[in-house]
Amino acid sequence: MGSNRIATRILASITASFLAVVGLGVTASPASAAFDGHCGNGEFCLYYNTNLSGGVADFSNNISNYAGYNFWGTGGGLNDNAASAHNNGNWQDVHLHEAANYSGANLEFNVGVKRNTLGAMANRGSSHKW
Ligand SMILES: [Ca+2]
Ligand SMILES: [Ca+2]
Repeated sequence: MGSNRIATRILASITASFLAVVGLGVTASPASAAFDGHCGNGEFCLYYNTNLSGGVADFSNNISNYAGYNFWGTGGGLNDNAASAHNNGNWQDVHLHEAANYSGANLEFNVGVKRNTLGAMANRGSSHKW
């Protein structure tokens, strides 16, 4: 009885660990694919320098406030620092906003559009929304 109980408990523990690993694999891969320094299909990508160069911040979702985000792999803050951008999405326009929460002036990026400079929005973007 005692050893059976231990065996059951070990089996339950192994099953739980396996499910945890499977669960992590399912949820982690889309997230890591989005913000990985590579401007993949379906992403809106902001660059530290003009001409889509320098550090990149690549997102597949709306971001309501750039504060707290860095260009991928760097310590450089994204907020008010993007100088060029690319809507590599495939279904809808993206609007880059001057202020957080999709407010203030905005610059529209049609599907597939690359802007090597951002004009009045240079170093001012603080949020974006599809
Ligand atoms: Ca990416
Ligand atoms: Ca701003």
